[in-house]
Amino acid sequence: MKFLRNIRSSRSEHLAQLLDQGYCIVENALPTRVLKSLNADLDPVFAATPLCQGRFYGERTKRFASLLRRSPSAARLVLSPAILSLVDAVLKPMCDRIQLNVAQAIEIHPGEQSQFPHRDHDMWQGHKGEHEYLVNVMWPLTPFTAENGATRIYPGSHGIEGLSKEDPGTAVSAVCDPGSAICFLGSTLHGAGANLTNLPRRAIVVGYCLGWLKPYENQWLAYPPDVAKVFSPELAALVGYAQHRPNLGNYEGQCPSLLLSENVPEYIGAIDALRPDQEAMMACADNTVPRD
Ligand SMILES: O=C(O)CCC(=O)C(=O)O
Ligand SMILES: [Fe+2]
Repeated sequence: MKFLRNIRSSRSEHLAQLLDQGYCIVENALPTRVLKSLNADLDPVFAATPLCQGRFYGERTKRFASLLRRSPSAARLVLSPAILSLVDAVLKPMCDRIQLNVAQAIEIHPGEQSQFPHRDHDMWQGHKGEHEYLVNVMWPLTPFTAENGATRIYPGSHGIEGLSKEDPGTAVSAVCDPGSAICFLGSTLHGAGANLTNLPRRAIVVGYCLGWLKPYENQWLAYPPDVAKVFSPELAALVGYAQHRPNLGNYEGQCPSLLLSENVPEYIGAIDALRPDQEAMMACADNTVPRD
């Protein structure tokens, strides 16, 4: 009971900091052996992946995604209960379910400049400030220091107030070790730091967004049914094998998780999955609006 109380109280402290400052660092979110084994699984992929092109991605940076099929340890990060409960608290008021927006590895090489400070929610058009669109989580695979390019975060730059500030203030470097999770809101100004050392800085970014948005990483292509078949139902739902009411992301009018079952019928038939307010509106119309 005491253990549960401790988890709950550290969750509420982290959530309070996330909402108040726009970011928080959850220490010991996962055992370091999970990060070590993920790092080892990704070694050959980092070695084979060319440097990025473009100012945003960084010319001395390597990135690749589809992490859930590159290492069995990646699911531990994506499904971390401590993180999911923070993300749910931020995003669930605006959606039925959250989804995975991205799971990408980022290696910043010596000599890389600091990244352009940005807000990740700008990937979507639409009004900003009334609610959050996403929560991002950086998981260091090497220690994060101010010298090697730890993510730089502008505290208080988030939400309606932060967005209207002319001066975002001074950035802090998210200094921490593998096992920690750096969480920040989609509206929080941030960017990778410059790497002034002679060793690469490695991390994973796991992002979650509102379930009705178009995700940054095309999850259905990264994890087609044959790949997602072995995922737990929770993981499969996060990568798109779940509908979002009303009927969003359906396959032949049904929940796309159907494609993960053994025998997918050839002819399926659509079934409504509406929000309760829509069901109520139609029930009410049945009684009041004359129909032919
Ligand atoms: O690598 C980092 O520290 C942050 C990267 C980032 O913010 C991004 O690519 O959107
Ligand atoms: Fe970013």
